[in-house]
Amino acid sequence: MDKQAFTSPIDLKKVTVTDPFWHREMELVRREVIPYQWDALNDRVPGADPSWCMRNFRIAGRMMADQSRKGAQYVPPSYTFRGFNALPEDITKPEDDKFYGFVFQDTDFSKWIEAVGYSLTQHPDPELEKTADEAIDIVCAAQTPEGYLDTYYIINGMDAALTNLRDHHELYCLGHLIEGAVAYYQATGKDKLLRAACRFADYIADRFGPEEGKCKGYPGHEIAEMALVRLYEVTGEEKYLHLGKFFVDQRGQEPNYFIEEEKTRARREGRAVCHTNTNPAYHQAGKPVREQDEAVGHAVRAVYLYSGMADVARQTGDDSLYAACERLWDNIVRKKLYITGGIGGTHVGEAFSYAYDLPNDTAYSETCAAIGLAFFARRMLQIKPDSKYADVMEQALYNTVLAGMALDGKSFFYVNPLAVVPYAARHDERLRHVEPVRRKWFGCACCPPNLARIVSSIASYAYTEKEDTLYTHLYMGGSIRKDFAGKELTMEVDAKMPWHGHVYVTLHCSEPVNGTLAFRVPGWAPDTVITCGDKQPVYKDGYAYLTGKWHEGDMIRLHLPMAVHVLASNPAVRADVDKVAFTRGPVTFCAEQADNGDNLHLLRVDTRYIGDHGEGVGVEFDHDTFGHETVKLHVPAKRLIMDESAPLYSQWRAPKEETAKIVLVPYYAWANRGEGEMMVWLRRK
Ligand code: FUB
Ligand code: ZN
Repeated sequence: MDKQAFTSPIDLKKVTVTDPFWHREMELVRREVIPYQWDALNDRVPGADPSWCMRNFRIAGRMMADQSRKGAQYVPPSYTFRGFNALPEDITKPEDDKFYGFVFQDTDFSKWIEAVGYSLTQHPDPELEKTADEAIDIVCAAQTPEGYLDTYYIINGMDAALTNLRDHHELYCLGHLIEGAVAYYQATGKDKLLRAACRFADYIADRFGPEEGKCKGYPGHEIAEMALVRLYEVTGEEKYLHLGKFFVDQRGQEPNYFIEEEKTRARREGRAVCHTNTNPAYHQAGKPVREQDEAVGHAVRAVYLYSGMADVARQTGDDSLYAACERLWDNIVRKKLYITGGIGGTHVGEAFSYAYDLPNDTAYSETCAAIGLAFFARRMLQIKPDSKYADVMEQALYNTVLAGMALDGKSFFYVNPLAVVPYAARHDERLRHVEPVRRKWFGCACCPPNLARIVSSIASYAYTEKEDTLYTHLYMGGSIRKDFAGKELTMEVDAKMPWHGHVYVTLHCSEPVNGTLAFRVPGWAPDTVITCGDKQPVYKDGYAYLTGKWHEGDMIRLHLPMAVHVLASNPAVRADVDKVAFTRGPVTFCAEQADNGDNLHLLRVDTRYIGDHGEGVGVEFDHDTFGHETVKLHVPAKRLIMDESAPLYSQWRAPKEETAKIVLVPYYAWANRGEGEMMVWLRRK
């Protein structure tokens, strides 16, 4: 690793995002998702199942208050497992002192407060900040005097705390709490939640670590690793980095912690060991992380782990850990990545499938997993600016991540397949996980709040910086301020991505500033032209570096050719043989029933009329269909004429086809016009 190349995320308070595309998304999160989620956390959404989240915090807070009033030693109830998603018999009549919801229900709050923090950096809102402060009071009141903070065990019985790391997400709750607390602190300067997160982290650091007598376990669902590095970066406390590194180093070591933990639990509960329940590889614990070279198991967990590994590698200068990150990155990108930037080929365990198994209709491609992939990419970029990471980050963000949310911000996808037939999704058990239209919310509400936090912090994916260089990874209209040796430079960006390839950058500074501005040359636009007076760009690893003295009013112009790309998959992908998919810029397109009628499988692209650079495909700029500017593609095609009276099988003859045009729309916008079929990969002639 070249430490000189390392970069950091930018301070969100120094950025504004004004371009029509991302500003619109951020406003949806601010106006729709954050208030809706607050109601959801408080069980105030008519017709929706309760979340129980804030209710659990209130119950735990009352227990803590009782205890301190009585001045007594807290005597928690004795723990008995009440099911992974405990619900009252009658959902309208919860029992007063019971915990309900998933074992990780607390994280709904943590993700909400994180999104609130990011949103406040862009749009100060005293009312929202007041609500957030009140929520923080409720959450902090639930913390035990020792610093533990997970309402599932506080309410159900602390005697079993930290005894089921494999399934029970306490360390995942810690990780999300840290992420939320740091974001809120950085936005507001208020540290009450940050102090609570530190106390919980201290509690864990006192009990886990390489020292004799400490627990050798690690999270069953990763995120604490990257969160602890972030906590270290904010507080400067090395113990948090050590704990994050310990979790990374310890994973997959022998004897396997999860197997041993299951044996201990079985002994204590007086039952037989359940071997089938423990598959360490599912938790990325089949081998020590430095020996791993294939992305396996639960997809969200995997990319959260890899993000933490990259952070630990950067902070500790660990080359072997970084080499593992690179291998895992390559494995995903070469063998396990959907063209929509999604990951997770199978719903069985919400997991990665084997190499090249990328089915379209049964895909899982969880929204959270694409978000996690963007986390991983941003961290790899922080270690080494190489546009190959930014290309995938952008692909995930513009496609699967955004598809996760409806264009009105009011409903969400958890699963993001690449081919949907609504009738099949409703009737075929193998497609039980597929929803043809977005849902308002989910009992397991991991994806919508995850979307809220990534969209509201999108600028931190657009830029990273080091002392003498500002990197632009994504082109986003707005402005960013950067300090170069005590002098401030403001970069004003006029961009209309993802539809238009002209980017105009104007610089402002009160005195001349020396520094480097690096601009990404996307993989989809290798012929990008950059002009900047007499400064000549130097190209390295997919970035154009412009170095020198900058003056008020200097301009940089970029032209990114927005050709239509007609892509084929590696023939090893069985699902996509003899098919093509269309991209333009970072956007992947799909056919929808609303434009093309049903039975999309009868259509095939007539590639005879399409040139190598997408010639023959019509590009229509459209403002009406989706309520904001988008592009539609018009593709020459044929449609198979179906004779429904024909027998199931008959003598093969040249098929009867009629000439057709396929209209393609951006994948992220699908399912916003009612229910209908959708298809990304289309048959080709
Ligand atoms: O387990 C917590 C979250 O719930 C995971 O990240 C998602 O895949 C969902 O299972
Ligand atoms: Zn999710």
